[in-house]
Amino acid sequence: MKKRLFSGIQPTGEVHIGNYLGAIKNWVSLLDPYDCIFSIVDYHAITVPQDPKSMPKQILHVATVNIAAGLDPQRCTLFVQSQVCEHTELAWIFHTITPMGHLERMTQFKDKAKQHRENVNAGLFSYPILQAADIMLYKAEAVPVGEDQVQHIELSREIARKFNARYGNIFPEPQELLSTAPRIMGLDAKNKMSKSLNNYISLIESPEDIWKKLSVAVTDENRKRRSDPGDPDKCNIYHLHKHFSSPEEIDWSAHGCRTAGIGCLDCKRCLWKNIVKELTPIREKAMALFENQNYVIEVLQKGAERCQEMARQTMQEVKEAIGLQLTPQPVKTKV
Ligand code: AQP
Repeated sequence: MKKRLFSGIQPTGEVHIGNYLGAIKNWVSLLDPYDCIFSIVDYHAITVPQDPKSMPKQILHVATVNIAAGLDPQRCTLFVQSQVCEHTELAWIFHTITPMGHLERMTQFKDKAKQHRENVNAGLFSYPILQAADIMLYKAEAVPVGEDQVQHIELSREIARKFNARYGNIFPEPQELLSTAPRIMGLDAKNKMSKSLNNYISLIESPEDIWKKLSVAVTDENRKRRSDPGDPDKCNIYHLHKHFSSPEEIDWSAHGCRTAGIGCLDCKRCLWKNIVKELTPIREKAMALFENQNYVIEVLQKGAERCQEMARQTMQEVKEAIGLQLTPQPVKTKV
């Protein structure tokens, strides 16, 4: 029996190289050793305002790009969160055992509350509870995520412990699996690369558009002129080289920067060439899938069917444990 793995991605915009290096590439490498379930987490996405008209397209878009990036539907289950109603049902039960103080500590909530001051809603606050339900509905033991999600997985473990202590041992404690690129910074070099911050390179961007973004991306800000030596460790472009370039090119970039032997544009051109090389097959596959969206819809339907069955079984167990299941009583006969 393979261990089960769960992870999710929000349909909130373009899938970017932060998602790819921090999560998707890792997911692809885990397809065979684990029983993998991946979800397009649309209930999470609506914790910030979304346009209802573009949501269906967004959901299909993210599913398509993930399949193109390597989530082979023959080797994993891919589904849309809102198609399995037990996610919110289990989340409610977890709400009743999660202390408010634990949620108040979540840094993602603090960041998002600042970003969306006009809409600090209860869903944004209890987002990690729904995430715990997503994972535990399938009794997943491994959760491959980027660093930004580690605090949420820790909270999932606490929720599992609390539930098991109160109602009996039902849930395994999930463990995060970090990739070798747990935190990719955005092209602004200030914030984590994010769909909502417009500081990203998307997986399906054209080579020309990638260059437009890369050519103005922030480098070591102390290097003002071409003739100034720079510090590669302070340069986000150098850090990106580590994920896309060969060891020789990474050395070339570091040495050239330190000695002012190369300029930032030379360094970016080499990175651009390597990013384009890695992303071109993904882009081409995505373009072909965009022409065949019924295939993607079919994959998501099949995925939802498998997940609905597993979720139903878990909820039955949970309700029995909590005492929410009425069992038929023997009929009393008069003598
Ligand atoms: N910059 C990043 N570096 C490494 N990993 C990242 N992930 C996201 N950004 C980075 C990981 O990608 C997976 C899917 O992320 P998500 O879309 O569900 O949520 P997110 O973390 O909120 O991603 P964004 O791009 O920042 O979306 P918005 O802007 O909508 O909030 C997760 O495993 C995440 O860790």
